[in-house]
Amino acid sequence: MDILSLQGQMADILKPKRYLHVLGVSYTCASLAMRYQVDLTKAQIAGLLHDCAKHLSGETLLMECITYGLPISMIEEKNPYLLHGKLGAYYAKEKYGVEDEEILSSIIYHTTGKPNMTILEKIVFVADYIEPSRQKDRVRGLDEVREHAFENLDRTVYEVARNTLAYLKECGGDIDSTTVDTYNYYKKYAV
Ligand code: DGI
Ligand code: FE
Ligand code: FE
Repeated sequence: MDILSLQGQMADILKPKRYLHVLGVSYTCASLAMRYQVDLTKAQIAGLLHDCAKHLSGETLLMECITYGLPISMIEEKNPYLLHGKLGAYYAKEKYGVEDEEILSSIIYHTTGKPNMTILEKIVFVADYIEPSRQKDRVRGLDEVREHAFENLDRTVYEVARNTLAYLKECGGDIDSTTVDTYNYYKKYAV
C-alpha cells in the first residue's frame, strides 16, 4: 500500500478544503510520529484515511453502516457524522486495503478518542485538532495545544478532550459517552 496512491485517491474523492486538511493531518501525524518514535508510514496512512468517509451525508453514513452491519448507538443515530470514523475504518480496510489494526483503530476513534489509547491513536486524535489548516479563531486553545503536542502527548489529549467538551456544552451538541470517557481517563495528565 503506497502513500502516494492513497493521497491521489483522497484527492479524487474529497473537496479541496478537506483534502488540504487530510494532507495536513498526515504530515502532522508524521511529525508527531518522529517525536514519539512511531512508524512514520503507519502515521501518514492513518492521517490520509482518517476522514475518508467524512464527505458522505448523514443519511448515507447511516445507510452504509446498516449495510455493512456496523453498530449504531442512539447518539450516532441522532448525530450521524459521528459515524465517519467507524465507517472510515471499514473503508480503509475494504476499499484501501489497510490490514493494520492499530491504523484502523486510530481512524475509528479519531473524533471521540477513548481511554488508554496507543501512541498512534493519540497522535491521530491530536493531529486532527492541530493540523496547519485549522484556524485559530475557530478552534479553542489552538496555540497552546500545538505547543504542548510536541512536549507531552497525554496532557495534549486531555486538553483536546476538554476543549471539545467545552465547545459541545456551549453549542448544545449531544455528547457521546466515549468523549466523556476520554476526558475522564486523561484528566490525570492535566498540568
Ligand atoms: O472530521 P473533522 O472535522 O476533521 O474532525 P473530527 O472528526 O474530530 O470532528 C470534529 C467534530 O466532532 C467537532 O465539531 C466536535 C465533534 N465531536 C467530538 N466529540 C463529539 C462531537 N460531537 C458530538 N455531537 N458529540 C461528541 O461526543
Ligand atoms: Fe473526522
Ligand atoms: Fe479530520
